[in-house]
Amino acid sequence: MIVGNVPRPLVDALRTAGRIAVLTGAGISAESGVPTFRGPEGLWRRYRPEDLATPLAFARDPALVWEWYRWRRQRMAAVSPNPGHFALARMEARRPGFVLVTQNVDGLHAAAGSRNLVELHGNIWRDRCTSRPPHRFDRQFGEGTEGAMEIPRCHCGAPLRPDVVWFGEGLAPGDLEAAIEAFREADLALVVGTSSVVYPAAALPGVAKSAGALVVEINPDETPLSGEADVVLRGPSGVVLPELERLAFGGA
Ligand code: BV8
Repeated sequence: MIVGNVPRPLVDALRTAGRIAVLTGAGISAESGVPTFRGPEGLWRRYRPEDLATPLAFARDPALVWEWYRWRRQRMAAVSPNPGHFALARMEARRPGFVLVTQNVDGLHAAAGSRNLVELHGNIWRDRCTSRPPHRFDRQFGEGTEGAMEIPRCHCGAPLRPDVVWFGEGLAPGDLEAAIEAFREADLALVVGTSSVVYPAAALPGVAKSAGALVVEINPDETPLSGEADVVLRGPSGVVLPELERLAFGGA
């Protein structure tokens, strides 16, 4: 549960903020059963990011990288959005000027109904051609050659890759600019379920704070943001976000 009460400035901001910007990380999907990256059961515990989520890793051993993504897709195909995802989608529907920026690639925010959404690190359900310029595929897991070929190929013959942003890769044009603008314009910034260690996403709360927004961290654990946030709500997002929605709108 939330440790302590929700401070008055946050209750007021929830009710009056004209523009709300939200940044989410793997923690918001934890209650759906999607393993986080750096937690005790984290994905990176068993694998090193350098081995799997970099262009070099893909060039060196595309079959290993595809094996990891196929495993993640199988795990993600079995999960659904949780109350935290749905609470954010309902807040967006009731508050113009609501922007959701996610680092997650699992597609659960869109599945919960979020529309004003920036998927900063891409989407694991899309494949991308490695030719220049790349052809983009929107292929749901299980369609086409999933499982049939070690390294699926584009109709042009080039290998396909998951359409996600790897370490050392720039974000898709326009995504970071849209995210920065949302946080620069925000009156209230909610930072949910992220360890706040991956850049440039981790710089977004600072953009909001510099512009005078109220910055709120929602996370059961301490992060590098905790000391900077105006309000820290120590609890699981699947519990905290519905509570904030109730305070903002008088319930679901
Ligand atoms: C770039 C997609 C330049 C793939 C991912 C040194 C200093 C600063 C930066 C760097 C540096 N060295 C290198 C860099 C840059 C690097 C970076 O930041 N590295 C870090 C590790 C130091 N960044 C990049 O490379 C980025 N690109 O900089 O490009 C450039 C520019 C132009 C041209 C060329 C190059 C690209 C970064 C994107 C990498 N891709 N994923 C895939 O998913 O397969 S990152 C990966 O980490 C995921 O996207 C994940 O979302 C993201 C962040 O992790 P979190 O989401 O925060 O997850 P984590 O497990 O860490 O934390 C979960 C949190 O939830 C925890 O706090 C936990 O307590 C909490 N939690 C648990 N349960 C709950 C909960 N919270 C709420 N409720 C619960 N129930």
